[in-house]
Amino acid sequence: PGSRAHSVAVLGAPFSKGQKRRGVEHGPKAIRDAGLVERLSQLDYHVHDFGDLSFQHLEMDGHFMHVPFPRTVGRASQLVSGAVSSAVGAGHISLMLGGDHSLAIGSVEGHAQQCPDLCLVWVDAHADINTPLTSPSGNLHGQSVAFMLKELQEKMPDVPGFSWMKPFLSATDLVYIGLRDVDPGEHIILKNLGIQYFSMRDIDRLGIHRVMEVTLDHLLARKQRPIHLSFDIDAFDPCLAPATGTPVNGGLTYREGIYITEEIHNTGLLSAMDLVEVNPILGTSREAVQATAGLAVDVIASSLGQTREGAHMAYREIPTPK
Ligand code: HAR
Ligand code: MN
Ligand code: MN
Ligand code: MN
Repeated sequence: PGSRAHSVAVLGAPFSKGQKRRGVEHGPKAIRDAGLVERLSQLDYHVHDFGDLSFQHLEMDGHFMHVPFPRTVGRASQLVSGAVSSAVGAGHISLMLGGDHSLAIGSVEGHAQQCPDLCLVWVDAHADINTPLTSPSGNLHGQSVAFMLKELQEKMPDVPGFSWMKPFLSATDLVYIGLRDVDPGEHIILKNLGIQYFSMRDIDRLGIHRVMEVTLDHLLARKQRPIHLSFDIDAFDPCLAPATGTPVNGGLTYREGIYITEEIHNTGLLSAMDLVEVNPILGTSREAVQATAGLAVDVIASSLGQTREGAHMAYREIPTPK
């Protein structure tokens, strides 16, 4: 279900406890204020805006090792999982607006409940594949993928707050694009599990056209299946997306980012999407915040079929002179 839907369910997820900087919980509002719903309506989508989820702050939530807020983050993802599963089950394309990237645990898990054969495209400066034992920061937004992967199960401790889920994704069902800040433990995991990834260096070498060809071939050549696109705004160069918590120089250009999402749209298989890590209080000016949120809207619209070439229209619709 969902892959050819022409309705979109917008799910706001104002949550920030997967990392330590405040402000990313205002991401959904910033993205909506940048004109999201209007832009989606222009694309002939039925837009169902379900508003914002309400996350509880759990009182008794001590660290697990050096990982802060494990139960709060686990509960938040459980809530997102239910919302995404319902949206996809009802025939919508799910669009989750973060919030920090720990929310993707719930978003992809909920999507997988409805579409067990989904594949995952993770566009990010970071691999977010640390385990609690490799993580330099402890932050759960840098560990999301580790919770999903079946092959990492033996390396994952039981983190309080996550007993509601089990790993559900195979390493071959995942491709990364845009990496340029990968921790040593993460690099070993990527290599050891044989995960397909394209760093910024790979994009420099191959060009974004070839990167998307190999990405979609890797995921879809054997069979067509639903795509989950998890898009961290920090994949873009900080000059385009300054209002984010962990900017890294040398990111995607505007055109590379839009080319990625155009190609995803052209598969006709996009079934759920996350747009995360827009942090409006980290912009140094109002313009910086608006640029970042506007870019998020462009990425979403492009994923959902806005084209640079122009919209299709029947030739007979062109007015003829009387
Ligand atoms: N790799 C670092 C860590 O695990 C930083 C990653 C977190 N930043 C993100 N995620 N925005 O994509 O702590
Ligand atoms: Mn991320
Ligand atoms: Mn990132
Ligand atoms: Mn279309």
